[in-house]
Amino acid sequence: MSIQKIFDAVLEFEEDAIVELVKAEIATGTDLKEILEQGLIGAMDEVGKLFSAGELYVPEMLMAAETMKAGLEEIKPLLKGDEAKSKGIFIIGTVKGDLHDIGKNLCAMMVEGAGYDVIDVGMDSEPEVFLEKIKETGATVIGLSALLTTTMPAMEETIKKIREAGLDTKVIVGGAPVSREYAEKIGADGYGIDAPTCVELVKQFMA
Ligand code: B1M
Repeated sequence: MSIQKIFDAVLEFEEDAIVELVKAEIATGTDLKEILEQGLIGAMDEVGKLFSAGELYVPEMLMAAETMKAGLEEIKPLLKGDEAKSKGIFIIGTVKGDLHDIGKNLCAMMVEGAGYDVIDVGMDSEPEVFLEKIKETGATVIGLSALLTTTMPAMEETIKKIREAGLDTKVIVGGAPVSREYAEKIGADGYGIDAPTCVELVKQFMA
């Protein structure tokens, strides 16, 4: 019943209200997983669908993600054992030479909203930064974002270094100038046209 209110609050970007709603729902003894999956994650799934259908735009998607994050912060410290077990680790960053991070942040928030641990290595990230993080965390899926035609080759360079290191990591690429054809050409495993697609690919690769 109140889980529906949590779901609605994400879709209505009620960042202040969601904290109280989540706290109240926790206090009634509702299973945390239920609040998470039916309320917060369920709402982000819906946000992805609305965005793909052209009924919601980037600024709204960002607001929904911020709202979801505020609710998530209330639940995170209470999760224990199996409940706290992450669905998997996803590393994301904007490639070397590129300072655009809005799309990358959106992907990171949406993937986190889908229940994965996200490690954001930031922007202007050298291939070695991705490599080190993969080795350190054992992540099996990473995401590369590029917004400039001049930084797209850094995606290829990053993928090449990952393969040369013998790592079997799945690589998703995305960003305005990137196309499916380009993704295939540079040996990426997936192409995300937008943040919801990035989430779908992460789910697929971590299934
Ligand atoms: Co720059 N910029 N910019 N810029 N900038 C563009 C990209 C540009 C298209 C503007 C233009 O000329 N029309 C152009 C690129 C031209 C080209 O290469 N083809 C450009 C340029 C030239 C530059 C500079 C070189 C300008 C200069 O200094 N002369 C310079 C480069 C700096 C650098 O990176 N080294 C520069 C700088 C900047 C700012 C710093 C001022 C600022 C960035 C601030 C920031 O990100 N914190 C900026 C901005 C804001 C833009 C525009 C206006 C907006 C980009 C954006 O955030 N879009 C952009 C023009 C435009 O796109 N209309 C432009 C919103 C965002 C949500 O979309 O990132 O595409 P996007 O993400 C989408 C999808 O692409 C996808 O999901 C998101 C939606 O769901 N996606 C992924 C993205 N990453 C993904 C990863 C995935 C999956 C999906 O899987 C891992």
